Amino acid sequence: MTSPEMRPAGIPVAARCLVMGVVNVTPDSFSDGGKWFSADAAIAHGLTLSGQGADIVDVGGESTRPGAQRIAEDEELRRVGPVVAALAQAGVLVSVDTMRAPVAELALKRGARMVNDVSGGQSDQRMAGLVAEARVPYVVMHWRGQSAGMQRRAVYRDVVSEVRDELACRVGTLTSAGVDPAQLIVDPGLGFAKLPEHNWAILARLREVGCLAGPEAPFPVLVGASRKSFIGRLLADDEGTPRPFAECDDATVALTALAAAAGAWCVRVHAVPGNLDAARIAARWLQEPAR
Ligand code: PMM
Repeated sequence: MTSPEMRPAGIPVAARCLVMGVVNVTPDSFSDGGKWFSADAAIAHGLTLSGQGADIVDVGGESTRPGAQRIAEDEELRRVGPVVAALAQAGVLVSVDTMRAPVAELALKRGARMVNDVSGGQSDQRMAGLVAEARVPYVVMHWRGQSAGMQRRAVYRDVVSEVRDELACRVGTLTSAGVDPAQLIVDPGLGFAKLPEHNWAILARLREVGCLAGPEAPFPVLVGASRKSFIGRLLADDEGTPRPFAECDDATVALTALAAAAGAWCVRVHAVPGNLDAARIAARWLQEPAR
């Protein structure tokens, strides 16, 4: 479990698992593609999530759903820039979800205070230097390659130990490049080069994910399970048709309660209120001594 002293500088300290609300400024994200594609709609949505109690609002301009093709950097800058600026101006703690250092740099200039990189610095070698210099919290997600071909890489003997070892390797590279380890948050990357059974195994052993150098000093762990297809597949109907993404929010809340009770530092979610309640319930649950 992450202790308050271990939480990265610049991030609110809450006596519970934090809730990060998602704003995808994309036409094609799997869970909410197109709904917040205009800057005005994305800004309004970010303000709503913040008003509902999101601790952090994560703004992304590029879909990373399995099979997605990359977009041009200019287009990503165009999508993300005004949304980050308006939300930061309104006092929202904004994180930018990007694999590109120039996009992260622009977002930080416009007021973002955190970088969420699903590639953990592998997609753009300039990212490590940027976050080292900016000294902002940085989410390092487990990643095995760009979305177009990532599911071919979903091959593991022991997914939890391999994810942990690969994250430890990334953390080593980043700290060698000057990133302060106290800035780092790790994320197992549910659905990224993972089959449903891999996601479930990771969730069941979530406590191990942040223990990169042993259990004494775990890294804060961010969990992004919200509306992902492994949930819809578990909840398929009698004919085997997966539950649609938009009907997976109650199940996401259940996962948030379990992840928070297992020590997750933050959950990244599309619908804030129920997940915030779940994080609060888990915090109260954890106050009682375990037997
Ligand atoms: N998942 C998505 C996008 N960004 N960032 C982190 N840190 N962890 C995740 O699991 C993650 C992410 C894809 O989900 P979306 O398309 O619903 O945003």
